[in-house]
Order: sequence, then C-alpha cells, then structure tokens
Amino acid sequence: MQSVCGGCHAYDHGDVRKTVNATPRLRHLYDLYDIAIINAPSLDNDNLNAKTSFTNHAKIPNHHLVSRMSTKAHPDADLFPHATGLAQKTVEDHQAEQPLKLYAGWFCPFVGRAWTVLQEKNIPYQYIEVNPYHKPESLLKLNPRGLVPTLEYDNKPLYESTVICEFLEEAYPDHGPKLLPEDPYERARTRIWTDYCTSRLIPAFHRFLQYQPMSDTKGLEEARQEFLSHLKEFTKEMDSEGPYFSGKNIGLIDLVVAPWAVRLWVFDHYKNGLNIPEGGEDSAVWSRFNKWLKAVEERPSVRETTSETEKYYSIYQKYADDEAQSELAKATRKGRGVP
Ligand SMILES: N[C@@H](CCC(=O)N[C@@H](CS)C(=O)NCC(=O)O)C(=O)O
Repeated sequence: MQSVCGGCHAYDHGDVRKTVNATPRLRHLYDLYDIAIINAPSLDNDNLNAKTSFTNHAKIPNHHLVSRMSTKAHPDADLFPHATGLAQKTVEDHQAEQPLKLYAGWFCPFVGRAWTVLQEKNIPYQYIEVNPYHKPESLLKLNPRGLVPTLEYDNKPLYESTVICEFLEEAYPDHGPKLLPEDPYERARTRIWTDYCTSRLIPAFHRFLQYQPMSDTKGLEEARQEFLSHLKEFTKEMDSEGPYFSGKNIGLIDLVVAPWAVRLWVFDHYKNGLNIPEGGEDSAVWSRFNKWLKAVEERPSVRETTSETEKYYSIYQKYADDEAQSELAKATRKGRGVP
C-alpha cells in the first residue's frame, strides 16, 4: 500500500490498520474509503464524535487522509462518500447500535427499496454506509457477492433487496403499515409486478441510460420506447383511482419501483428526455402514471432516503457514457438481467 501523509511524515507502510490505535468506527471509515491513516494518534473518539463520525468524515484533517490502495481501486469507487439532504438526516438518526443493521450505499436504488420499508415501518435499525465498489471485509463477511443492501439481523446476514423487503414485512408484524396485501391472490400479484420491475423495468431503464452512441438517434429512440412501453404496461395494472399501485394505501410494489421513479431525471439530464407522450391514445395511462409518480415522489419515506440530485451526477454520468463498471452496468452491456 502506497501511503503519503505530509502532516505525519510520508512513508510506505504495510497493513496500516494494524498499527493505528483506531476505534471500530475509524476502522470502518478506512474500509469505506480504502484510506491508510499513518501515525495519527490524535484521531480518536475526541476528534470524531462517535455519533456523527460518519458524516463528519470531512473533520479528519486532510493530511491524515492518504492514498487509496491502488491494487483494489475500482473505477466506480470514487463517489461522494455520504448521504446528503434529507437522507443525511435519516442516516444521522440511525447511527446508534442496533441488532438490525443495514449495510447501505446512499446512492443505491436497491438500497432504497429496503431503506424505505424500514422508514415506513419505523423499525429500529442502524445505518452503516459502505462503498460496495471497495467491498470492505465487513460487507464481504456478510454477503460474499459484496452487494448492497445487505442486512445483519441478530448477527445473521440477509441480502437481495426484494427478499429483505419481504423479510421486514414478516419479521416485524407489529410495525405498520402493512405493505403486502392480506389476500393471497393480491399478494401474488404484487410479486408478479415486483418481478416485472426487476426483470423488465430496470434492465430497460439501464439499456436506455447506457445507450451509446448518442449520435445514433434511431437506436436511442428505440431504447426510449422500449422503456416507455414497460412503464405503460406496469401502469395499466394499477388500481384506476390510486394514487398508489393498489389504491389509496402505499404497498411494497410502490416502494420496490420508487427508487427508479425518483431517478427518471437522468433521462432529461443525459438522454435528451424521457419524453412521456402528452395527449394521444395513451393519455389516460400516462396521466395515471403521473399521478402515481407524484404520490411516490412526495412520500416521506422516499424523500427521507433520497440525497441531493447533484450528488448523483458523477455516478450516473458514467452510466450515461456507458463507462460504469458496476455489476449492473456490466450485466446490461452483456444483455443480462439485474445481478
Ligand atoms: N440484486 C441485488 C442488486 C444489488 C446491487 O446491484 N447493488 C449495487 C449498488 S446499487 C452494488 O452493490 N454494486 C456493487 C458492484 O457492482 O460491485 C439486490 O436486489 O439487492
């Protein structure tokens, strides 16, 4: 590991983490950013208030923040390190130790699914930010695939966002609102459209977002229309009044799709617009879609888990240029489904 630290004498070190008298929280920060901290005795709990150490990452003097491990560097790892806006407050409110831990990346829509369910149900949980492109040991120990969200429940791991969501619904029966219908048929229908989101909507979202070259306007338009046709099919299954998918109450299907719904701005920003038709033969479907979209955008659990839009730019720019190297980006390029 190459390490440079102007303030504390620059030198190379082996496994620096072993040599620093670091608190577990600090070790977590090192894992998160692959930071080697050398000879930094002043970095202890006094410097980093235990409750807010995560968001106070900037408090670490710059000269103590030294090189990243070049051997492990992932091209997508260099992202804004923490949640912002309303999501930052939510993170701060969930730093206390809890038996239920959410290993999360603030930017991740799959995390958004589990995170909104936790918020909706007011389930006590501890939010732990990890950078899944560095895959810290703490994450890999729980989930060998190193993806977020990963849940730790009484020291046992769980992963896969939709599995986590259903688990939370079943494991915390006293925490409302109920997100899955009581009726077995309606419950099964929710699962059909959850599967539709993962197997159809998200891949089409990514084919459109990653579409290149931008000069191929015909190809771009086909990718746009493919995504719109999936959105339309999804919308046609909604309760006619709404505003949510199954009627006036929010359900799991809304929360499973919401993280991508609140990212639709990416198409205006990078792909010359989503261009939902105005008027025309499908106007009733699109007006129902817009009603649903407004309801999920305004839902407190969704707002409380969403960061400032600009902080997503550097991440989504890579997708829009088709340069992202996440498992999802690579799967999209190979024509495969969600990893
Ligand atoms: N099927 C997984 C997908 C999760 C996923 O792809 N998460 C991304 C972050 S948004 C991740 O951890 N990526 C790490 C990587 O691509 O190596 C789920 O539903 O939980």
